[in-house]
Amino acid sequence: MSVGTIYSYPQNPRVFKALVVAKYNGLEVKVDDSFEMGKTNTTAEWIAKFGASQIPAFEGTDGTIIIESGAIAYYLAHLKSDSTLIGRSNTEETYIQQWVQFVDCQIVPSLSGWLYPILGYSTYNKVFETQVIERLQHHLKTLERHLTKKTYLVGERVTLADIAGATGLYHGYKLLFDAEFRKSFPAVTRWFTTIVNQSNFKAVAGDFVFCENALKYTAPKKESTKEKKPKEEKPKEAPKPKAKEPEPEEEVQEAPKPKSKLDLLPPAKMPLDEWKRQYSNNDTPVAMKWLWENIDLTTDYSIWKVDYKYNDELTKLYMSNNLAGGLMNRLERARKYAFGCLVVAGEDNANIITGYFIVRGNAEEMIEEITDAADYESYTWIKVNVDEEEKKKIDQVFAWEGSVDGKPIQDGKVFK
Ligand SMILES: N[C@@H](CCC(=O)N[C@@H](CS)C(=O)NCC(=O)O)C(=O)O
Repeated sequence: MSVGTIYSYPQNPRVFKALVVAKYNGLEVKVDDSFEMGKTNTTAEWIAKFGASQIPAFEGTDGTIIIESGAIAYYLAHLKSDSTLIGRSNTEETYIQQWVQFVDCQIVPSLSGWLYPILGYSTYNKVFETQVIERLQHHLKTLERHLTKKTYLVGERVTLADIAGATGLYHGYKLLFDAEFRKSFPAVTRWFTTIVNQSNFKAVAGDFVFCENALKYTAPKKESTKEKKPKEEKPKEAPKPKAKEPEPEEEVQEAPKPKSKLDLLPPAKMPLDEWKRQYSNNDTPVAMKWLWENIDLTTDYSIWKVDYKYNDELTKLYMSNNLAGGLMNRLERARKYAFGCLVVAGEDNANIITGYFIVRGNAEEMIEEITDAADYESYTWIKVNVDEEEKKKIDQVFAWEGSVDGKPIQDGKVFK
């Protein structure tokens, strides 16, 4: 019988931690695959139950509620009193906790600090990246010193410490630590290989494939031919050193922008906010029917097809989706004036990012609030003639259903 259910998006190493522990202890834990990140975990009902939106979250069959992956793994490790994963003495248990916490408090934050900007979860900054990599190497050296003399972190067999350690380093070894990086940490790599190849680990996470080429941050591509809009004349100052094309990591806080000229347009018959409410509160087909009945595409709004320019460089579906999210995250100035959906269609190593934006006004040029976004130049933006055929395509993209150019829509991001 299952001891409880764990909630998360798929392939989360923090969930692997709990599930591997459960496997060692012969416990059945269900994984709720109806869970939708950002949706399921933000409802009032969820917050009332778990007290937080963070995942993974665990609900025991006996009503035990736990957040924090370390606590979930600890709970499952101790559900079996003679578990081989927990210490056989107070000292051993303390050492297990020492390494669990070392990984969670030292390694994981540095690793996330390196990885998250690359995946588009946070803003990239070169200086910060260098610092977190150095920090991570410093902590890996600590592990290296310990593991040079030991097969496992504590005692002579796999414990909770090893499972927490290997799952904590999972994305590092998978996505960032290429052969060159691994050379400096032979003992850690040997230990990691041992742990991920244990049958209980493999039963949960599958065969492990080491990183060949480390993921790297790619700055949104700019087209050199595009003329920059002349900046407002400023009083002459002492000449500044010539600036090269600014990289996103060099971005500084923008000066407050003037009010948008879009505010000077006559009021739209369909307020954009009302459309956003319709989209959020109704099934998409219902919302789309409302949209086509209410939107004025002669003067109030225009619809633009958006395509990522470098689709042939896309690899993993989830990475494409993060990239799409990166554009959405950088459109804050456009929130009052635009709504859009980007979808990822296809499969790993053969996918595209495409979508549509509804934009205030009906000019032939994209609004400045969007052209201003750091990733704007990485996409083509084509104003479309919204006939019945185009409407069907827009319906599919806004619903994240169906296919685009024969590629099934797999995921998406909404800007609203
Ligand atoms: N220390 C936590 C970290 C959990 C965490 O960062 N979860 C992220 C996803 S990986 C999350 O739920 N973020 C959304 C939120 O907190 O609302 C753990 O190990 O469980």
